[in-house]
Amino acid sequence: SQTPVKVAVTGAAGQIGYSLLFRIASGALLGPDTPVELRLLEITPALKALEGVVMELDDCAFPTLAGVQIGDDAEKVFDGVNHALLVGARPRGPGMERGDLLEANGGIFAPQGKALNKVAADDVRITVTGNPANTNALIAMSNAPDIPTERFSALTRLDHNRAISQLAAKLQVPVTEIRKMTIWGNHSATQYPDLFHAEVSGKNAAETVNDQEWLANTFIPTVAKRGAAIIEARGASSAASAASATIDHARTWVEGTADGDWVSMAVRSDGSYGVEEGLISSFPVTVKDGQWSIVQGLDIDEFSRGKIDASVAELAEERDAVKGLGLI
Ligand code: NAX
Repeated sequence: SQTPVKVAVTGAAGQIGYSLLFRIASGALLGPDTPVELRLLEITPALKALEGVVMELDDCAFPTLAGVQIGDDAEKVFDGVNHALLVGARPRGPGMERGDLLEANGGIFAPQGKALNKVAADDVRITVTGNPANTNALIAMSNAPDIPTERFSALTRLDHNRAISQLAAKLQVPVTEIRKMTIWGNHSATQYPDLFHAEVSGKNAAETVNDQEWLANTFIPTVAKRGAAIIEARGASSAASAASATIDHARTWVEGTADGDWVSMAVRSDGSYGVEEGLISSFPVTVKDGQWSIVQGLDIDEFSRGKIDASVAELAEERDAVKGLGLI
C-alpha cells in the first residue's frame, strides 16, 4: 500500500479547520486513491476541542484517512510533512494596532518557519491562510533558510474565486466560462482583482463587461471587501469558502493549472511586473510538475498599474514593519 501523504494544518480547532480537515480527509486535496495522514497543530488550550474534532473525523470512517496526530509542539507535528497549511493566526483584537498584530503573528510564524526548516519533508509545500497572510508567509519563509523560497505561498485563491463568481453573476454565465482571473498584490482591501486579462467564453472580460464604472466602483470593492460583508451577514468570518479555496490552492500546486488558464497565488516576487523582489505578492501563475511560474508578458495599463502599485506599497510597509521588529 502507498505511504500516506502527510498534511499539517495549524489552527485546526478553528472555524476554517472545521471545514478544511473533513475535505482533506475525504480526498478533496489529493484524490480518492491517496491515503493522507493529518498532523494538527493547536495551542494548548484548544487541544481538548481539537480532540472532539478528531472524534468526528474518526466517525466519518473516511477510506482515505490513514491517521491523525495532534499536538501543540510544531517540531513534533511538522515532522516529515509534505504539505503545511498554516491557518492558525492571531486575529486583531480591540485596540490592537497593525504593528501589534504583525508582532503577535511574528510570534507564531517565525517559530513555525524554524520548525518546518528543521523537520518538514524535503518536498514540503507551505500555504499560509492565516492573516495577514502575505506577511506571515514572508516571516515563515525568512525563518526557514534551507527550504527553497518557491515552496512558500499565501492564499489569494479565495479572492480569485470571489472575483470569478462576481463576474459570472454580472454576465449571467456559468463560472466555468471564466478563465485567467488575476488577483494582484496583498490579501487585503488593497488587492487588485484584474478583469483586463481575464476571459469570458474566450473573449476579454473587461471588454465584455464594457462598464468601467461597474468594474472600478462595484466589482473591485465587492471582491476586496467580501470578507467584511460575510462577517456582517453571518456574524462570523468566511470559513467554508476559505477552506475550499485553501484546498483549491494546494491541489492546483500538486496537479497543475489547466491549459489556457491560470490561477492567483501569492508567491515570492522575482521583480516581475515591477513588484519589488522578495515580497510575497499575488500574481497570475501557471503550475506544471509541482512548480509555479509567474505568467509573463501581460500589458499593464495605467489603471492597473496604479492599483498594483498601491497594494505592493502596502506589502512593502508590512515588510518594513516586521523587519523593524526583527522578525525577518
Ligand atoms: P479561528 O479563530 O476560528 O481559528 C484560528 C485557530 O488558530 C484557533 O483555534 C487558535 O487556537 C489557533 N491558533 C492560534 N495560534 C496558533 C498557533 N500558534 N499554532 C496553532 N494554532 C494556533 O479563525 P478562522 O476563522 O479559522 O481563521 C483562521 C485565519 O484565516 C485567520 O487569521 C483569518 O483572518 C484567516 N482568513 C484568511 C483568509 C484568506 O483568504 N487568506 C480568508 C478567511 C480568513 O479570514
